[in-house]
Amino acid sequence: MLTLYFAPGASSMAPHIALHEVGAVFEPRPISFSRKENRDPAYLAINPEGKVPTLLIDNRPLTEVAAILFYVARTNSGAKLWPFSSVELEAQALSWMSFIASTIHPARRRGEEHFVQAFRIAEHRMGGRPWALDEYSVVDIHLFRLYWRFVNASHPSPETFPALHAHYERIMARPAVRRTIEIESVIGYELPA
Ligand SMILES: N[C@@H](CCC(=O)N[C@@H](CS)C(=O)NCC(=O)O)C(=O)O
Repeated sequence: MLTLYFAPGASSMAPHIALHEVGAVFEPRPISFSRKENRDPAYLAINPEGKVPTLLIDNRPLTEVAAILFYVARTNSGAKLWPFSSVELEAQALSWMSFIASTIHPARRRGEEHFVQAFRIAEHRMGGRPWALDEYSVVDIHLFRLYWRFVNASHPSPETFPALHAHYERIMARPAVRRTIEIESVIGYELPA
């Protein structure tokens, strides 16, 4: 039994998309930041950092976007969201997800200039390819969610980051992504500036 704790539009959007991509049966548990539900003692008991996402796997909490994406992709191998073909490709997936979590994500809070600089590196890493790895994977979902945040906050022109923009549009067209956005937007975004 899977339960996803998420806040609309937050980092948890990436695992939310991945769960829809693989067609997983899960219980969605929206958390309201404005009502400080992420600071509720019951939530802190499963995620002491008070952040989203948390995935409960039979009541055992798994935190961190990258780890949850890995779990969802690895446990649903038929969905082909993880590169099983070589250890080197798996390492590339880890490299991308470490970069996204440790460089792109914190850059947003440091200000627009830092966020833009992080995407400049991501654009370079894409090297004009359609996907971060050889094929669509959870890495693309992770990257997409942060670029989606950037697009909604800063409205960059498509020419600013052509590879990232084309990647964003390709992912926006996916049914699992549209479904996730529809569900989350109906609940309502409460994102910090
Ligand atoms: N390193 C964490 C970061 C998660 C994170 O920063 N979540 C934010 C939303 S994007 C959050 O829950 N913030 C609430 C808070 O800090 O009070 C991950 O990758 O899962």
